[in-house]
Amino acid sequence: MLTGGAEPPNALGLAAGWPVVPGLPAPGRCLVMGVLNVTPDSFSDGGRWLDAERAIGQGRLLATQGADLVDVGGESTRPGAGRVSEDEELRRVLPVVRELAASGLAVSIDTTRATVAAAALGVGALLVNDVSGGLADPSMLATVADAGVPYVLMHWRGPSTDMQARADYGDVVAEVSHALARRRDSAISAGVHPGRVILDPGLGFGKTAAHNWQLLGRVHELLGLGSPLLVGASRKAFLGSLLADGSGAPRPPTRREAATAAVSALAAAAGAWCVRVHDVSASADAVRVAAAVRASGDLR
Ligand code: PMM
Repeated sequence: MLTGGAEPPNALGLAAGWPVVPGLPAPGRCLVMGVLNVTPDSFSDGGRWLDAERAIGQGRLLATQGADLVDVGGESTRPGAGRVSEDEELRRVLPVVRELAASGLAVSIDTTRATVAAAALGVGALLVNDVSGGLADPSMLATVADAGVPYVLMHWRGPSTDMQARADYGDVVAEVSHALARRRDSAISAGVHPGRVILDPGLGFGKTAAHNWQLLGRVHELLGLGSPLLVGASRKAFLGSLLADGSGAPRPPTRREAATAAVSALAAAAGAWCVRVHDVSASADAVRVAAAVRASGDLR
C-alpha cells in the first residue's frame, strides 16, 4: 500500500501512515465520502434529492460539512430493490456529477454500469464506486482500466433483489477477504493499476448483522490485504437493530447517526482509508479524533 503525503500536513503533522490513492485528496487522515443518492427509493434518503437542483445543493452542503468526496448514485441498492434503466440512471446522475465537478468537488460515481461510469467520468467524476466489484457488468473493469481512475471494488454476491438469501458464510471475514483478493486480481489483469484499487467489505450486502459486526471487529484482516479500505456502515439496518427500543423496534435510519460516527471513528482508528456516510459533520469530526489518537499512540 502506498502511504504518506498529507496536503497540507495539519497541526499534528499527520503526514504519514495513511494510504494515498493517486488523484484523490490525501489530507493525512481517513477520508469522508458523503452519500448523495439521486433516487426515489434508497433506504434512508430516497426521494429527497431526486430533483437535480436539490441534489446539487445537497452535494455542495456535504462538501461544506467536510466531505472529501461526494458519491453520486442513481440506482438504489437497498435489499429487494429492482433495477432502473440505463437511460434513467444517466438522467439522474449526469447533471449532478457535471455541476458538482465543475464546482471543484471531488466526485465519485456509484454505479454498476460501465456506460454510466464512463459518462460520469466524462463530465468530471474522479473515481468509480462499483458495489458489484465488476461482477454486474463485464465491461466495467476494462472501462475503469482505460480511464486510469481509482476504483472502489466492493464485495458482492449478487443483485439486491434477493441478496440477503446469499448471506451464508462459514468464516465471513476469511471468505470476504478471499473474494476481494480474487476480484482485485481480476481488476489488475484487466489493466486497473494496483494502487488505484480500493477494497470494501460491502456491509449489509448479502450479510446479516452478525456478519457485519465480524467484518468490523476484524477489520485489520481486511486491511491486511494491502489495499486502501472503504467502510460503508452509515445508517444501515444492523445499527438500527443494535439500537432497538424496548419492544424490539429498530431505531429509524435518521437516528443512527451517533452509531455511524462511532463506526467511523473505530474504522479510521484501525486505518481505514475512507468512510462513506450520510451525515458528514459527525464523521468528519470522528475521523479527526481517530487521526489524533493514531498520531499520539501505537495504533499505527
Ligand atoms: N452502500 C450503499 C451504496 N453504495 N458503496 C460502497 N462502496 N459501499 C457501501 O457500503 C455502499 C455503497 C447502500 O447505502 P445507501 O443506500 O445509503 O447509499
